[in-house]
Amino acid sequence: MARAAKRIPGGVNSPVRAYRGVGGTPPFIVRGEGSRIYDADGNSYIDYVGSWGPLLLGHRFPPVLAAIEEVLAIGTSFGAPTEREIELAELIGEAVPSMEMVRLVSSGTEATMSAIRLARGFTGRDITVKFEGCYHGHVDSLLVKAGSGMATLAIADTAGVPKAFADTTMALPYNSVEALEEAFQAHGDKIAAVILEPVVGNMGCVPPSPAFLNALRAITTKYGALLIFDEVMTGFRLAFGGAQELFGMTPDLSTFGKVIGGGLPIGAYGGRADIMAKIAPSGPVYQAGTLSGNPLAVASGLAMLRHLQAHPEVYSQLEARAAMLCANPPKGVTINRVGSMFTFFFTEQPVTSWDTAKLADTKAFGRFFHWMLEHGVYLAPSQFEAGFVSAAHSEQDITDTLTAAAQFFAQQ
Ligand code: HOZ
Repeated sequence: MARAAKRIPGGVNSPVRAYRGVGGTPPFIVRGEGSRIYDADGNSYIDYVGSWGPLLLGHRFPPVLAAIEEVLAIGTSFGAPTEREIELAELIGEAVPSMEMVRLVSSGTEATMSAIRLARGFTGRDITVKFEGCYHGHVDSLLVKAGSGMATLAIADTAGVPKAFADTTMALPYNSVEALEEAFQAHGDKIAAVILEPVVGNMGCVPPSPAFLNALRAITTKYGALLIFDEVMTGFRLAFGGAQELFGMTPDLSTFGKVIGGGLPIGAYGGRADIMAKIAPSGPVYQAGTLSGNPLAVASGLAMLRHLQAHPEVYSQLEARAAMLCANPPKGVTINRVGSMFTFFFTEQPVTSWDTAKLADTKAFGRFFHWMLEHGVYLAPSQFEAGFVSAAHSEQDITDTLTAAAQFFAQQ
């Protein structure tokens, strides 16, 4: 870590990995296999980070590795159209009917940045509504009251974002129908889009209320604003058709990342064909990328999604394992879970928003985190991140995790 910190800010290439939210220094990982990762000191951990979401089927999933090897034999990047890109776009459209057209990019951040630019270009309006504690990547105008590393490091508004950019964003409390109605009553004719994580992962796991979801669709439609589901975490994880399948919702645009790359860098945004027709070269909204549709990432993602399409039982297995993990909240802990996303919040209050999430005792979480790490369980190093169960987690993994957790709470 000392060597890393000399050349890399904070020693890491993404802030939460530096363990500032829990103290200590992170283990350096040398290998992953199935549900486990291994560090440079020879320790093995049951992994509930899963590369922050992509590894729904665990580390080194054989069909994904085979697909990557196939592409290695023909070339790693062409910067020209390839057939697999069509196959991935078609498969995403089959799984998620609202995705009539799709554009592939290289990260979730690129996907959300492009989606809000498109929403502005389509509506001719400038304001984006987001929700406190939701994180949509490090897009300038969306780094307002954001979750993930911003919440972990207690940074409300980051340096480097011009005020004029931040002023185009309204951040409202998650799950508040009242705040949403008030915002639209006051500014409805200026709002281009509402973007949200349909199940939040970036302030810890926080589900939406049915009333909130209904209000989002009704109000955006009434005022002619676009509804954008950021399914970077939830897409292909909560159901094959993502959170929108789970909740029976039809957003105008959606963004994806993580699972759709099978562990390689990818993102995607898409939705209604009439809106996507505004993207260059069909329309005037510009967005481009040298490595967009990268053959390795596309092949890896295709292998992942094809496996999920052929094996819908993966979702019931994920549900069963995650339910077992989260069945009995210890005293003083509130567990939020939707499918294979979960968080142990160190508070007795229900957690439904950023205001309630931040009541959690982060010091107690830090002690729990280090106890679990020492006992072979690798959790996200922040109270304000979701945990992920993968299809590679066995019942024995869950039992071992619960045993370690029970020992922690017994010695409290
Ligand atoms: N911000 C992402 C998690 N919510 C990624 C963190 C990382 O890769 O370190």
